[in-house]
Amino acid sequence: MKPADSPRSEALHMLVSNASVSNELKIVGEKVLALQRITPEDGLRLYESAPLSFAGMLANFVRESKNGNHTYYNRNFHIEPTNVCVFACNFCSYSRLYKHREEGWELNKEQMLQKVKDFDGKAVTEVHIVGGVHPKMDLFYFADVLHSIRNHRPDLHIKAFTAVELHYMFHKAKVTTEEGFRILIESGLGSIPGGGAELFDPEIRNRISADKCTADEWLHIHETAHRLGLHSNATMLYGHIETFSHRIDHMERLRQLQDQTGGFNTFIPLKFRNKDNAMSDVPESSVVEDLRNYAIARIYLDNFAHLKAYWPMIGRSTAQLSQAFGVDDLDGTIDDTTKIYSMAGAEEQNPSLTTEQITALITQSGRTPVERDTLYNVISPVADPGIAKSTTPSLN
Ligand code: V47
Ligand code: SF4
Repeated sequence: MKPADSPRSEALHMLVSNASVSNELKIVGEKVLALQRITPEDGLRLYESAPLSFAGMLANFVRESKNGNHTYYNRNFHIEPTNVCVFACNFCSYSRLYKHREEGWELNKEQMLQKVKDFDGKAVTEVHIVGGVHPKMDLFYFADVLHSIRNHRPDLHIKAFTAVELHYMFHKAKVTTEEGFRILIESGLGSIPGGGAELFDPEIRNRISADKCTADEWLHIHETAHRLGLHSNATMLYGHIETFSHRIDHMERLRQLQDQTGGFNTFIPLKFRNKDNAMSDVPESSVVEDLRNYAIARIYLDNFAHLKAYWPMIGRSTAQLSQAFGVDDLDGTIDDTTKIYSMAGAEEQNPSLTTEQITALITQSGRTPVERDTLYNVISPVADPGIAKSTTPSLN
């Protein structure tokens, strides 16, 4: 990153010192402009009292220091093997218990492979596989599925299974985390997505998703993945019954793990959507709160290269706005292959964008679209050659 001493930075210092905010907030602002790490207390101060414009200005400074004017996207699709799940998270609109499995879906290996074959001849680079935690789909079943996908299309990056799914399948197969990962890596696993983190605080976690893996178990899965050379993402389910302190605690744990391993690619705040679930009485957060949350996440997670707005969950308009509040990644084209958010009431009922549409969302926001692969290697040529190289270091 460039030191904060350019004329533009001087102008930003002026904006911070003249802002209509408390002196304490101005001190936090100066730290951010000096590219210094902020403390949990600073983060909380931002949540409690920073106006959207102030948090946004600082987040945009961090975003442009890290990623310039680029906004990344990829060409991807999802496979959701099943929505049958042994767990019963209160915020989940998508899952069905095993005893009600006739209300859900269960794909077999051939059906999953067919979903990959449907993209034969199309320039997709990633398949994202995530679903319910099915009691009968075990580690060896999924290793076989990955193997078939890899054999059919070796160039496709397989990003698969949340830490919750992995924790359950490794435990059930009576293998250690490391042994389990080695089996999946051998079969074609390329990286792991960020789901299942929800909210790490034990009391909140207990109230929204009591029976699945703990925060420490989630972090252990990701730490092991990073040690074995796999990159991963991290999420935070926000805007329900948690407080701002809980969000800071969540991000602090992620920041500490990232200091140790450097294995996280991107942070993805996930806005709680309240349709048809056991928390439907909890109101959803406002767009202002969503944007403030992106901004504060961008400022707090100084060791994360990327911040993603997952457009099927947040909607296209907010995804466009978010690029002025720290976001530099919009995920991908999706091609109507995920149901998690449409079932929870998101605006995007059949999420699908062509490459032209996703790049238009980015250019309309004044940003430069950059097609990436899962590991942020740049695929499409861009005007600025400085960014046209891998931005993700190798972990092994
Ligand atoms: O773990 C479920 C969340 C996650 C709701 O890594 C809900 O690139 C809000 O993690 N309201 C799965 N959120 C999706 C996920 C993800 C998505 C896109 C990209 C990546 C990535 C990861 O969805 C679950 C849970 O936290 N979720 N229900 C709901 N009602
Ligand atoms: Fe199952 Fe995931 Fe839904 Fe929880 S969020 S019930 S683990 S599918």
